[in-house]
Parts: sequence; structure tokens; C-alpha cells
Amino acid sequence: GKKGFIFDLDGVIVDTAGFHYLAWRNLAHELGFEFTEKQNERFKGVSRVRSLEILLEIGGVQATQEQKDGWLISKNEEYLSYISKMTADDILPGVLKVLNYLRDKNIPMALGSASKNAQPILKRVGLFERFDCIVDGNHVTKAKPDPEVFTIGADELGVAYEDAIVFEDSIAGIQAANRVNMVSVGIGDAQVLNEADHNFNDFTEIDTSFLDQLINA
Ligand code: G16
Ligand code: MG
Repeated sequence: GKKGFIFDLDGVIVDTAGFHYLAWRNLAHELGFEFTEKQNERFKGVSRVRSLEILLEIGGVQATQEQKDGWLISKNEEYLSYISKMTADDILPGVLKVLNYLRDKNIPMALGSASKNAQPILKRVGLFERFDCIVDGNHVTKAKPDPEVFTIGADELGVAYEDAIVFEDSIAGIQAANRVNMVSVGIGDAQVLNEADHNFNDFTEIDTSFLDQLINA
């Protein structure tokens, strides 16, 4: 059937994963514990609320709902201050080449992100108009590894799930795509993303013959 491409945002289109990490690490320090980059793998693709739960679990911190709400707000404010400085230069290497190639072939494209900040980020880097539909943390009730963010995207593009190709940097996102038989493409460490159907370190490794292979499969 007709193919459609779905792109995750953080860690795939832009490197905001580093900003999330900085903001969570600063909160951890404030609460008196360390938070490493290795521990941060579990946070990728995971919702804001769930991320805080995992962080408090790592630090062994008990907190009231009021405290948690305050930390969620202050973490997001810090994150927003980082993304407010983003420009088109923050689009990850090789991404525009792939998006342009698919656009020239009239392939439908969706954004599928867990982030509630996806739209302002896309606007800042000049990609808001590039997707036929944007599904983000404001539209879904179930977080990755639940496939909801991707199934809504495929439905809106009008493609069958097995004809949808998902680009993801998180374990949770690869699992979400696999759960509904979408083609999963892992961007990042192949050892971390070993459940993906295809693996690349970044978009500069993706050539047009690979894209044609996916389109014509
Ligand atoms: C992203 C990140 C996660 C983050 C989540 C929620 O998802 O990978 O680390 O916790 O969004 O972000 P926000 O706090 O901006 O709503 P994705 O799916 O784009 O990788
Ligand atoms: Mg991601």
C-alpha cells in the first residue's frame, strides 16, 4: 500500500534530548543526587510526568503532589529557556536532506512526539509547515511504548500501520512502532536500539537508495 513516514522529534529531528537531560540533572542536583547520561536513556520518549517519577525513584526521593507539580513547572521553564535559543542550525545533520527527498516524492509525513513542546520547537527551527500532520504530547493519552502517537499519525496520513515507517531514538518509541507492525528505524546506538528493524547512528548515514527501498517495499 501507500507508504507514510513518521518522525519522532527529540533526538531524531533536533537534539533537544540534551536539553531535557540538563534540566533533569539540575533538578537532581538540587535534590541532592547524581543523574547520569546512562540513566537518561530511560527518559527518552517518556512523558514529562513519568520522567519525574523515574527521577525521584532514582534519587529515592518521596514527595507530595504539590512538590512534584512545582518541579514539573520549574523543569519545563528551564527547558523552555534552552529551546527559546534554537534556530534552523539545531536541526540534526542529514535530516533536511531526507525530508526534502521525501517531499519531492510526495510521500506523506507526520511528526509523532511525546513532547508537549513539539510545536514551538518546530516553529523555532522552521519545520512547522513541513509535516502533513503533527501528533504530540497534547494529543495523546497513552505514552510510548503505547503506539497511540504513531497510530494516530498513520490514521491521519491515511496509511496502513504496516506501511508506516517510524524514525525513533528511544527504546520506548521503537517498541511502540513494533507493537503495531510499523517499520522501525533506530537513530542512535544500535546496541541500545537493538529491537529496531534498521539502525543508523544518524541521518547522514541514510542514503536515497535506503529510502527508495522503504518506499517500494
Ligand atoms: C520527548 C523526549 C522525552 C520528554 C518528552 C516530553 O519525546 O524524548 O525525554 O520527556 O518528550 O517532553 P515535554 O516535557 O517537552 O512535554 P520525543 O517523543 O519527541 O522523543
Ligand atoms: Mg525521541
